[in-house]
Amino acid sequence: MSDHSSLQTILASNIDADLKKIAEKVVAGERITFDEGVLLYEKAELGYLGTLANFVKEKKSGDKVYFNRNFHIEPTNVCVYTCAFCAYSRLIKQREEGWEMSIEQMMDIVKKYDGKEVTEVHITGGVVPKQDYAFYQELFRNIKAHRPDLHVKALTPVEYHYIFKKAKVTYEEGMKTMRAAGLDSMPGGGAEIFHPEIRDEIAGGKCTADEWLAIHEVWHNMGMHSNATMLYGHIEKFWHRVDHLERLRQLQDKTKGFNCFIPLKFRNGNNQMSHVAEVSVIEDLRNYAISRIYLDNFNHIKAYWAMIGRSTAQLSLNFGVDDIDGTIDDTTKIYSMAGAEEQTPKLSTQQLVELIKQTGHRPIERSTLYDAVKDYSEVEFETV
Ligand code: V47
Ligand code: SF4
Repeated sequence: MSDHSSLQTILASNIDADLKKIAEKVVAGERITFDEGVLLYEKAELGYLGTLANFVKEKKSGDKVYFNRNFHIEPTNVCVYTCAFCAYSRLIKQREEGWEMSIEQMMDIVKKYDGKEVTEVHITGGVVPKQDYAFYQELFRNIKAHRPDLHVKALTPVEYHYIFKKAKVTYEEGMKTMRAAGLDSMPGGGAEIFHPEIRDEIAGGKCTADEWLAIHEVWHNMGMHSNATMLYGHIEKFWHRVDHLERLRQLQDKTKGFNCFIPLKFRNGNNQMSHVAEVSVIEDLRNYAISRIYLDNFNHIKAYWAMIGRSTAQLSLNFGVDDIDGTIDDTTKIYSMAGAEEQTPKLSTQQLVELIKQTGHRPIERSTLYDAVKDYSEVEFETV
């Protein structure tokens, strides 16, 4: 709940003049600048950030916290790229540990959810030549033919850039074709850190920041929506994070097509960057809060519980976050392979609702596009 007395305390206190000015701007609904974003990362302490981020969050979504009922499909964990942070990338050299699913295998996963109240399938994984333009069109068509109401949130610009280049089609033509085949929205992956100083180091070879942004822009210009992420807490400096947020804020000003922003904490298990220490929970919370404050044109900030863990996801709800993703049903391996504490990510609707209620917020089941599906604030589950 909003603690307006903390806000008044900040405004009346003797804190650093620059931080006070930022607080005044945020309270007045004004946008903060690049330099002010960097200053927040460098100087602002947790209590101050939580108070301001909570203020912004409550103006946007009150005491609501969203979740959805979803499952993932990871078509392959083999990849032509070798991003240094990725626990998948080494597998191209060790194919016996890898999988490449056929369309039938993926349809078998979809069919497992027949009769179950899921609303979204999230599809993303590695990049392999066989899973190409025709392959994904056929997959999307088959999913829609089997279950037209299931929202297909699939593939990132990393995959689309590769697939379209190979098929020799433009981004416009490619995205139109994917839409016609059944694509409903794009997840936020592949963004990593946009600035080339860092991107070239950790994710060299895959689509550039401009290409990532261009594919989202094309998609948004078709009236469609997508998410955005940032992989933080490794070798980047604070200003690289602000540069990343700034590029997203600029595109969102143009298109208004992003649904939500999802900060993704770097996990150091089983990858080429295992020597890089992970940042603290305090830094995770500061990062959620600064993202909420900086991205004034994004409606939602998501804490992906499968990656950050349930307790930090709960804490994040007082630092600007208003979404904790979905039920997942143990269908993703990206984070468990990189050492996240949630080794079998799966939460029932009841568990998600209770996690949210424990923090004093109102749990709302949403569709992918944030239409309310059900308000769970008054729902009492039967104890088993
Ligand atoms: O692009 C990979 C990240 C992303 C690691 O849109 C890692 O609703 C941390 O984008 N440590 C894919 N992060 C996941 C993703 C996502 C997740 C949940 C919801 C949505 C959404 C999108 O995972 C990759 C990369 O940035 N990632 N390895 C790692 N070791
Ligand atoms: Fe491939 Fe994605 Fe892993 Fe990079 S992060 S190696 S593109 S699966």
